[in-house]
Parts: sequence; C-alpha cells; structure tokens
Amino acid sequence: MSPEAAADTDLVRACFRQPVSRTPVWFMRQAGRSLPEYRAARGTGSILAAIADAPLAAELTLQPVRRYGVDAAILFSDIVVPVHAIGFGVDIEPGRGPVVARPFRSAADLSRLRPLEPALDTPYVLDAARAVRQELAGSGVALIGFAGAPFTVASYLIEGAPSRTFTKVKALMHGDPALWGQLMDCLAAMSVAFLRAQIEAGAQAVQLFDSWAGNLSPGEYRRFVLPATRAVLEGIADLGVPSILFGVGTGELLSLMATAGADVIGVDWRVPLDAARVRVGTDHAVQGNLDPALCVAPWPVVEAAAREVMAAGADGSGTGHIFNLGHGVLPEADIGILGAVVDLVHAESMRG
Ligand code: 1CP
Repeated sequence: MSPEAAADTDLVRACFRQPVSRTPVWFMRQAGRSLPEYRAARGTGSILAAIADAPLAAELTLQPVRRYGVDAAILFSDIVVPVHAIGFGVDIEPGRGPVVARPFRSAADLSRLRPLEPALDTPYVLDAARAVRQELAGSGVALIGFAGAPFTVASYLIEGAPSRTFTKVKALMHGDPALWGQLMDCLAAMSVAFLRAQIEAGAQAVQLFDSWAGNLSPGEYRRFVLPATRAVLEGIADLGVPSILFGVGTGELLSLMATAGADVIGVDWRVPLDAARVRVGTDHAVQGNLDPALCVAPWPVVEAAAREVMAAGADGSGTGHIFNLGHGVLPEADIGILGAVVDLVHAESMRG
C-alpha cells in the first residue's frame, strides 16, 4: 500500500486533521443484526465461525458500505479473536458476548497466553482484509482494522463473561499489580501483532477499542491501563497509519487518553465534542458522537441531534472530525434513519 493511496480517503485525512472533501462518517457496529442482509448472509451459526470464513467476513464488512454509503468499512472480526485463536478458551455466546471457560486467575494462567502469530493463528482475518481492500480500491472508502485494548480484553479474560462491575478485574489490578502488569504486557504485544498484520494486509486506519475503560478512575487508568495502551500505539507508530482510541463513559479520562499516542480520540454521547476537544487538545481529531439510542427516534429528533454533533465537532476549519455514533449501532436501530444521517452529514459538510 502506498502512502498516497492511504491518504486518498477523507477518513484518513480527517484522522490527520487535513482538509477533507466532506466530513467522513461511519458507525461502530455498522455490520450486524440491524441489517436484514446481515441476518440473511450469516444464518444462525456462531459469530467466531463467520469471522473465520474470510469470504463471508469480507461480505459482512462490505454490506454497510453498500447500504449506507459510509466512508469506512470496519473489518468484520471481534476483539476476542486473538485470545480465541491462541486457544485461551474464549467463545462468544449469542446475545451475551464473550465467555471464558477457565478465566484468568493467577500467574499460572500467563502460560496460556502465548504470543499471537497472525499469519498462522488468524489468516482468515488477513484474507478478509485483503479481499475488502481490493474491493474498495479507488472508491475513496477506507478500511479500518481494529483490536481490543489490553484493559478491555483483560476484563473478559478475568471476569469470564461480560461484567458491569469489574470486581474481579479491580481485585487483580490492585491486589497483584505485578501480575496485572505482566498480563497487560502480553495483551499489548498481542494487539500490536494483530494490528500490524491487519495494516500490512490493507487496513488504512486502526481503532483500538477500550470500550470499558470508563469504569476506571483517572488514577486507575493512569497507573494500570495507560502504559499498555501507549505500548500498543507505539508498537504500530512506524507504519504511519492513523489510530483511533475509543472508550465508553470516558469523559473524565479524555485528557489522559490523549497522551496514549493515538491520532483520534473517540468520544461517547455523554460529552459534547467541543468540550471533548478542550480535554484532548488541538493535536487530536475527534470521532463521534450521536447517541445510538436516538437512532430509533423519529427523523426530526435524529436530524436535530446530528446537526448538534456536527456543530460541536467542527473545529472552525472544518477538519479533524469523524462523524460516528457515541457507541455501537443497536440491533433495533432504524436503518433508514442511519442512511439519512450519512446523507445529512455529507450534504451539510460539503456546503462549506
Ligand atoms: O461492524 C462492526 O463493527 C462489526 C465488527 C465487530 C466489532 C468492531 C464485532 C462483531 N465486534 C466488534 C468489537 C467488539 N467486540 C467490542 C468493541 C466495540 C464495542 O464496544 O461495542 C467489544 C466490547 C466486543 C465484545 C463483544 N462481542 C460483545 C459485547 C459484550 C459485552 O461485554 O457487553 C458482543 C455482544 C460480542 C459479539 C459480537 N461481535 C460482533 C458482533 C456482530 C457480535 C454480536 C453477535 C451475536 O450476538 O451473535
């Protein structure tokens, strides 16, 4: 991939705060159950099986591009794919999320986390990336690769299932900081390997999902999470591909997240983007942040909210904003509304 080709998309230009032809827009979880074509193509099999079927994963990645006219495709994969692929014993239960048969409990469990060799362990992800990139060549639509940030992946490995209290995670990080540090180092190395391989296979930007970081205090984030997050972003910096760091409920963490080395900070719907900009500083682009729950509301409500996001996201020169939701598309979202949001953002930002 030549740097010129990579820079030839509004998404990449916006990440680097360069002038764009119009504000780029995509949606986290844009593939998935909200799309009838997704339900038809995927059937009832396990999501990990769909991810391991490269032609199917490529098709599921491209569906939202065709449906909505978004400016980016995000690879159809999951943040637990690497730990699943090295045999840690992770599965994804329909309607529930990642579950772990034998959760991470002690130093002995570190031996179950061998390094990831993407070409051998997850060749299907790289095959899907190459296929999507080929399909998108010359379209101006960028391919986004992604990985889970160490904290959010660790939260599944330790809790054993989706959690809303993170009690076991916090007990380990505070109770055995040395073991916590070793776990973070392992997971950071895995995310670096996974992201580098996706970039080499054609991803033009990457997003690091630290979805559950908002459950931490600033002190916890600084001490227990920021170093490994920074290591992931430093580990891919030489490739010159822009990075987006995102979490939910991170209003009090935004200024710390801005020191991790990402080009873009993703913001959920709780913090207006102009306030977020003050917290992350002028050297970052921002991504977000329409409330996903609003995407079931009548169009005038959504239109007003989307216009507010655009106004708050504009940095004065019309650069450095990627329009997105504040978190993933909900299964019950109205797909006609999502398409109308894309059209609105494009039309309004072209007016200049
Ligand atoms: O278009 C896309 O974005 C689809 C690709 C994708 C992505 C980016 C999937 C497929 N998963 C992810 C990332 C992911 N996975 C995150 C970060 C994004 C976010 O914050 O939403 C997280 C936290 C996960 C873990 C996960 N996988 C959950 C959340 C559970 C919890 O803790 O609440 C769930 C439900 C899954 C399964 C999953 N992964 C992807 C899909 C489409 C699904 C649902 C499939 C099913 O229900 O069978």
